[in-house]
Amino acid sequence: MDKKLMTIDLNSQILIEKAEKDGVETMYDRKNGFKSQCGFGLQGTCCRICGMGPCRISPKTPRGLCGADEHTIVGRNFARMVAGGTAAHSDHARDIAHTLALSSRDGNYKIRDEKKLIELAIDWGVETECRDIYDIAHEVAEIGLMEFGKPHGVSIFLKNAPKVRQEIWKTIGIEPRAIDREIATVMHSTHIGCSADIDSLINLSLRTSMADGWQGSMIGTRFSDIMFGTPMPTQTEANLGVLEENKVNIILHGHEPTLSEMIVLAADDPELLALAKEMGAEGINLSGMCCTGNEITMRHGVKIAGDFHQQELALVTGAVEAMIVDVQCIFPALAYVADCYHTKFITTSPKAKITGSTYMQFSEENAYKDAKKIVKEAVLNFKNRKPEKVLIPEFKSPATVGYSIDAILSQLDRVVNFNVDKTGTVKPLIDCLKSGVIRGVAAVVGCNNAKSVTNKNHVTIMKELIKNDILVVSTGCGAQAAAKFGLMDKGAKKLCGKGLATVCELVDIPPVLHMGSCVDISRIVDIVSECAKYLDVDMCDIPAVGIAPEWMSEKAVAIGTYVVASGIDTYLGIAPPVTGSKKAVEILTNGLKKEVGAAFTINENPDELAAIIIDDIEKKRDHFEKII
Ligand code: NFS
Repeated sequence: MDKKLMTIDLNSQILIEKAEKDGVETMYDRKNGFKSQCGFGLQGTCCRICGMGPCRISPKTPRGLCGADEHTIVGRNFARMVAGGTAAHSDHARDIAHTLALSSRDGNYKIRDEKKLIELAIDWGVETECRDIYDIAHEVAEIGLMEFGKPHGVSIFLKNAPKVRQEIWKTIGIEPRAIDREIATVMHSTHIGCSADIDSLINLSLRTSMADGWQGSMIGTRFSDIMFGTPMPTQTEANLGVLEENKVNIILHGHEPTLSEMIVLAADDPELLALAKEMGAEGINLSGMCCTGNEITMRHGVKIAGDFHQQELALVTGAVEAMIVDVQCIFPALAYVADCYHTKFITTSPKAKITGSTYMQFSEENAYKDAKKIVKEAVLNFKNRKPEKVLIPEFKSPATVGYSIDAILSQLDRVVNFNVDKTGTVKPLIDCLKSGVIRGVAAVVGCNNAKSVTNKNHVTIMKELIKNDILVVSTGCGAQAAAKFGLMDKGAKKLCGKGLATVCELVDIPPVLHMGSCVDISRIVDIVSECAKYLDVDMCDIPAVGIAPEWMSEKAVAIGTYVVASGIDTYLGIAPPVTGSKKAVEILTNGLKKEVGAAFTINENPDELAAIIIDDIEKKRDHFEKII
């Protein structure tokens, strides 16, 4: 197979070749093996919702056995994808909220950002005067937990949006109530014999996605910052070249920082460091993948081993003592690949047990002890490494990461005229947008998808945008693509247009800002909302867009949908399985404009998609310049 047609990442190309030589099957082999994918599935016209099916819709058989047409089938499948994604993000947030409820001064989980906790407490009407910070934290955690199942009212975060946006949500009935309720409602409405109306199914999808974006994810990000610290700019490196030949290599993969934060601590434990020496290693080398990788690089500068498509290839290096995972985006194939080397593939969550892995349950109550046990397992495995099987590819790129909103605002303060303006506001960003030095802001986010050449869509689009003076912010595996290809290095300003290059110089930032994990897309929504409020306009008036060039997960579908529902146009580099219904395509790519002021655009050619985005941002600017 031609590796260049598979991925543009040079390390990955080297390791695909090694896997071939080692006789190890990877995703890239399986992709070749599939030849073509099922057309019904691709278009979303296969219904497996009841036991009479599967019913596959075509011109010859235009209705399923119950009479559901292509619009109903596509709409139901789409809504269930949104519900799946919302469930995953929100269950992550739920665990973080339970952990905040456990936090204590002498326990494993402490409060690291008291200011953020107090601000949130005041916003939520929690008494803060003369109270112990942990009592406040526990009450805030309880309120957060109630958001999952409260019987009355709507999301507690909606009031933070611009008033006009809140009105839109109310008018079209997409204010999310309780998170679990929205997910359950979609599962109910898409059961055999319920909703059979595409408008209603998409409306339900929007409301459920709002429970992800304007409820669960906001809890996840805020509570994580409160407990683990709000990220600030820090230096790191990215790509598999961060693995080290003479150290115990541990890769953390998955999502929830509750586990990874403890592993970061345990990897510094003197007892385990001494044990590593005893095993003949020079130390313990931690690195991260996927969103866990993002969480720990944002807060501790832990090196980024790679993205979603590199999880198997990381093990193919033969240099990884343990791949430690919790939930989401973990290939079951890791069990087979780990078997071909000495690697311990350690699963830790009862929500994601995987056959063939070593299961070592992690519980928040016993966090540090559990983490130590897991790291010890990795350290003891160093002696089993087979030097003849080791190949660590050399490429890695420097990156500056850690751009929470707080961090961005404090960087922007560098250009504030202290005699006239307040610090810590979005004004400098707005001034850049108003003057046109920066044409717009684009959030380039999301996964890797085997339907495209790995990383190509991400890198092509990001480079094109920064060349055209569009500031890029990024999360998820998209952020890892940017970091690997040097776009999060401050030196990347040489790739920017003149305006953006000047801003990067003055504000001292790279042109692509790492804003965290996919749950942290709540940060992006927040900053667009803050800009809109500052200007007293709607979120759809800001020249900001969302782009998921290589999305693949249900979580990404939920995200794209709430970003659109927030009034931010969203561009997809991979077609979602909705093309079997003309009505669904029309609503998602056009009809929603009238309802929420934004819609999806789909184009699988990254050059064309970049050109469309740049053009659309300029059109948005015409409107923006008129109203401000
Ligand atoms: Ni996001 Fe994170 Fe990566 Fe995609 Fe998976 S890691 S939550 S879903 S693959 S960006």
